[in-house]
Amino acid sequence: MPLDSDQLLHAYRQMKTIRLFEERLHDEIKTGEIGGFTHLYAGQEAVAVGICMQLTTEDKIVSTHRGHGHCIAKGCDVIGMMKEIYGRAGGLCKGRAGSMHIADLDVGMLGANGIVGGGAPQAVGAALAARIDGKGRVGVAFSGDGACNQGTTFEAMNLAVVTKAPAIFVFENNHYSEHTGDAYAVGTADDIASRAEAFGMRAWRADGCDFFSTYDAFAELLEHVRGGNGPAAIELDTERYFGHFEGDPQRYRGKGELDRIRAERDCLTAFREKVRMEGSVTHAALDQVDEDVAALIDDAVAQARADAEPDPANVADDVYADYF
Ligand SMILES: Cc1ncc(C[n+]2csc(CCOP(=O)(O)OP(=O)(O)O)c2C)c(N)n1
Ligand SMILES: [Mg+2]
Repeated sequence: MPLDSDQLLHAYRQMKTIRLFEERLHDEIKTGEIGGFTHLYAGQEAVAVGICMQLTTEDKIVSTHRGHGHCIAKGCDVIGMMKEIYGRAGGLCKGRAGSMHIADLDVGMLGANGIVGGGAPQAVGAALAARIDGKGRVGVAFSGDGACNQGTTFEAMNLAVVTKAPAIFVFENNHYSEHTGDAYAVGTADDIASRAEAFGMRAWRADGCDFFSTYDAFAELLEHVRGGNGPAAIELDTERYFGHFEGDPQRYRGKGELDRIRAERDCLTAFREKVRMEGSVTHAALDQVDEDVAALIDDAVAQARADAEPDPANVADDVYADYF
């Protein structure tokens, strides 16, 4: 079913929020105010948004080290995220998680994850819980082309197939694992989805730089999984704009590669072009979104800077869960 103008504006707002959030972090990190490692998601927005806008808060996702986009798309509070990345007491995880471990159980975001290949087994756990409660929920693992080589990912895919768990394996192929190209490191470089098929599940393939291609393919996949047919996978061909981590000069890229990607594969540009051609949303409405999002990001940074540092006296809080 075609998306209405409210849904299109929502999708654009989410993608733009991720883009400006990441571009702003790229600048702010240089000031030295933000501790820890940061991996930016810019370029891949259509994947997170095309997928997460079709999930409910009851569906669970597990992210990666490159998790800001997944968090925003799943509904995490942007100001709380910025405070978290600044390590402040008012952060979404009270300043304990930083960029790489943001979680928000209230919106079904089980966590970003520093362990490559760590997400897929967790998503299968969430999917098994969903199968038991029978409400049609799903567990989604976001993984990169690097993570598709991990044994944990293979084991998780096999377990999901044999238990018929409603697990969804999302492979974001941005063609690099740290500084190593997929053509060198992934045996099925242009076809990660075939690995999922080999484990016995259906797999979809889509252009991850095109919101509509991603959205439509995932809609079909989701219907299949919610219909009780066990797990499924989707591979998205996408692009990473910034370095593997902030500070990576990307010297391993080919000459002109980044300029070409930004010029030819930008998901926001493609989105604007498509809705302009179809006349489904006015450019004035999109411009208004740009303005609103820019103000939101300014506010988020100002609030993060002004927020208090966590109190060291509370360092042991929340370490153990109370089950009884
Ligand atoms: C188990 C494990 N091995 C190695 C690393 C170091 N490492 C961090 S990110 C990364 C690359 C991951 O590549 P990919 O899965 O393609 O995700 P992307 O960075 O492209 O989003 C590696 C090797 C790690 N964090 N965990
Ligand atoms: Mg990658």
